Amino acid sequence: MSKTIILSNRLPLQINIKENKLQVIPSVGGLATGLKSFHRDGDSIWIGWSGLTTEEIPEDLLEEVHTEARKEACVAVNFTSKEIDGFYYGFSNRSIWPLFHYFMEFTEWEADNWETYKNVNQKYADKVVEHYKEGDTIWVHDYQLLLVPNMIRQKEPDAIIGFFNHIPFPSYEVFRTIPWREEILIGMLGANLIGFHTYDYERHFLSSVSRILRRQVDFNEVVLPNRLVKVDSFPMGIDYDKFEQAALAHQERSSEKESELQQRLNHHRIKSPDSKLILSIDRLDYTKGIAHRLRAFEYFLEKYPQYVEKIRLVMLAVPSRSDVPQYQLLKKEIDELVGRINGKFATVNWIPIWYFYRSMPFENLIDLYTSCNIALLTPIRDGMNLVAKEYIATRTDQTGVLILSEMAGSSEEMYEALIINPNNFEQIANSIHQAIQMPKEEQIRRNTFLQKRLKRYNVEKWAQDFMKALQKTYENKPAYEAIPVSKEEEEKFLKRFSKAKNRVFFLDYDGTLVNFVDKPEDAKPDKQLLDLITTLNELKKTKVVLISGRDKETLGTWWKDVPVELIAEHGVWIRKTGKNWQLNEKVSNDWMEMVRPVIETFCDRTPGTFIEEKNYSLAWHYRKADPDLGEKRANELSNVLKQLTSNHGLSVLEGNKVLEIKTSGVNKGKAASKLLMQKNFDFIFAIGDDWTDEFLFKELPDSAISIKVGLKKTAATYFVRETEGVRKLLNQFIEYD
Ligand code: GDG
Repeated sequence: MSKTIILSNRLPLQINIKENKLQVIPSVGGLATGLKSFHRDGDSIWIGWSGLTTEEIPEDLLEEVHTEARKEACVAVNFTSKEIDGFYYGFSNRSIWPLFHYFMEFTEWEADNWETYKNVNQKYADKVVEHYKEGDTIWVHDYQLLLVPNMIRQKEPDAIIGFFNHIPFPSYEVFRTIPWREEILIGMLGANLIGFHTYDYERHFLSSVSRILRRQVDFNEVVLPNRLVKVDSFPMGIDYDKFEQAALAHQERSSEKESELQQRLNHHRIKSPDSKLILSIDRLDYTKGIAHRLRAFEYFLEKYPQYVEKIRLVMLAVPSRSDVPQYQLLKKEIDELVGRINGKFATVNWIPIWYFYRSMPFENLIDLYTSCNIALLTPIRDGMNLVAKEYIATRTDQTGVLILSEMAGSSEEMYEALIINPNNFEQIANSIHQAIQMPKEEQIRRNTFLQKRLKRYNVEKWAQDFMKALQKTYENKPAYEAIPVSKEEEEKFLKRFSKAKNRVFFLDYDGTLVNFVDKPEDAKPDKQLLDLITTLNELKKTKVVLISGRDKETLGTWWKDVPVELIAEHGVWIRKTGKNWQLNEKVSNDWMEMVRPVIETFCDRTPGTFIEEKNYSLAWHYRKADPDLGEKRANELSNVLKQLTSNHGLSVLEGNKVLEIKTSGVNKGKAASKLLMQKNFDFIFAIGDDWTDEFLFKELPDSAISIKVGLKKTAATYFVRETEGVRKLLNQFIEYD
């Protein structure tokens, strides 16, 4: 039976060793908490690091580590402390994490760390491949494993792979600073579906793909030569019922069963019934804006001194990544700030901040959520922030006010909260004031909307939506009705071919027989291709026509010694077998003098664009321009040219990153028709990859075999994914003959 393989850096459990005994505790953190229920309820295995380095596991306990993991349907991968240093504390948390959260000043680029990151990603990928069976679905998580999707794809080309990024994806201007940016994007694009929490992260990613890799992006799909990669946003939810139920259970328990923390919280309430508790919970991380929060709280106490002794900030900061220097400095800064503020405002009866620097059991988390009147979450950047959602889910009487930073992904769906900019202390202080004053009815009104949404779009729904979208993308069919050339279709072609008396092959050149290259002059046919076409052309009863938009000089030189028929410049010129070039169409080029200067002004204003001058047409190429600017200017130029050329029998054709101006009515379709009229061909085969080939596909009789290369929309009956497929197919005809 097929299963889901979840892959994340850490397993949802943490294995510790104390006095030579194993201790297994659940992992804390957004991803582990969120996905646990999906894993628990589904048919899946979860692969990840146990939290222990190879050096930390005594040999006699190694097997036990795996056994413990297996009990939870987990597969533990072990790494040396050197690997963890370079991969986790190094590249993941000193390079990717700060950069993706816009902390460029904390970002370090160490080539050694990058090497380790690649090696460890490869180990993870290998582990997945080891457990993978055909039909399984693979779901890779987060920024530590950006290279894994493509590493799996290299070994399992047909695997269904999803990737979800739990942290923000930065703008192209920030992302482009990474020395290994191409590798990272290529790594991610190994997936069939890439998910982000918000639309903003999605559009930043797509913009990086189109600008850095120069890949075509159609709405939210990246067009690769042989695959489409879908990119979408899926805002992660929480296990709503779990939090709601836990909160309800809290209300029903007897006072003896209350935790010590709960008793302290109760005591506070009883002692000063009109006072308020403000809660914050996060990992101790510079992205979470903990120092901002403290300073804003200090400012609040200065601005609204009437709340001295009437308000308290309960702050839980969970130790995190304490091996990274920035985290150590942050810890020091927070300790000092808390000390200073408490020192400044404390009275004999009261201190303003209760600060816990530790991880708490789930029970205590619920104590805090249910006892605090306000949650104050002020991240400077946060992929989503699940604490905000958990706080709302536990407010079973629907009271409570959430103050949430607009820099958290969750603020986009939680707009009934009081949304603040974490850098605006005035606004934060005023929001705390507003929260204290907020009438109960208003709290209930706001939370009713929030709860309804969170309950509906919970973590289960999130995972289901992602999985459904993943299965759908895997079908990977183009949005039109062309048929993939399967083994069976190939058989049919070959049978028709062998029975035919007169065969003709119309073959486009660039993107069909050869792949695109940076410089068009480098796309010379290789020896294998020259041999292939020569042999095909030598078959009895077979005519091969290379039909291209290229100029006759280039085509003529490249195919000088191969006696195939050549059609150049979309049909303007023809070189019949054994003859010289001759004009195939009556065309003039007088109009070029009028049009060229106009295109030149667009070249000047649009860096990266250039004019290609052919004998009877002019082409403006913008493949190397900024993708957005290129499209904008292409629209503009197309309009200008259409007006300018309308009375001159010219057409402006909009191709793939190119505008071409030429005499109307000259195209590959017309050129092919002329040829077909000269003889009765009973086997017509045409193959091409771009818009100029569409004229050909449309013009051919229904009985022809027309094939598009790539996944773009087409009038052809069939499609193959890539040029390698074309050569294989042509070879089969030779072998079959
Ligand atoms: C990353 C992204 C994104 C916290 N302290 C304790 C504890 N927690 C639990 C909370 C919550 C989770 O940890 C924290 O999740 P967040 O989403 O707030 O933050 P990150 O850990 O930074 O997570 C984040 C997330 O991934 C998911 O995609 O939202 O933006 O940075 O569930 O309840 N749990 C227990 N004790 C604690 O002391 N038991």
